[in-house]
Amino acid sequence: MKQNSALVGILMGSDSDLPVMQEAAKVLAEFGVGYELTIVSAHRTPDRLMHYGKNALDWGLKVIIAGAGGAAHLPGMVAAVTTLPVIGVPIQSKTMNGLDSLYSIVQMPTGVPVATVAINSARNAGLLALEILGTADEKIEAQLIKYKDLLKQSVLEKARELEKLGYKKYLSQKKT
Ligand code: RP5
Repeated sequence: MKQNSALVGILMGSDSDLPVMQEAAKVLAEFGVGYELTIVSAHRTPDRLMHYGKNALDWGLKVIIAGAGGAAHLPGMVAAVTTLPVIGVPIQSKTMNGLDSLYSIVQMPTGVPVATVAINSARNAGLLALEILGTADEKIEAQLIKYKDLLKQSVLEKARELEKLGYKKYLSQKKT
């Protein structure tokens, strides 16, 4: 499964998770970091899950991002068989709005952590993966510093505009 330059493995339980999980891939691509992306279902392909989890370290992956919805066992079961950091993305479900996914992923037993982001927050999962990689990679670290500065500038710009225009004009300009 491993593609040569991939540092991050992005997994999802189903192709129905892809519209959300693509955001993790996008942010990694923005930073020029190699990733691989595939479907591994904890319940429908348990052997594939074990194979992936047990070999990910040897393949050279550094972080795994796993998104799943409903009875979302994928991130936790991958974490059970690897020492790599696993970031879980709870996918918003139709019946319970993603609370089922969130609780399934976040409530891990002591000794088997999964760093869980907010429901559908695959971009944050990608950014957290970058921050983990950035601790050992100055280039990524420098990119992250620049990224955070851009975030800050965009908020300051909005604050200046809001203070200048007042809220009514600001909102009406936003609509157009
Ligand atoms: C989970 O079940 C997947 O992660 C997905 O979020 C959910 C529904 O899967 P599909 O029935 O759409 O394939 O395993």
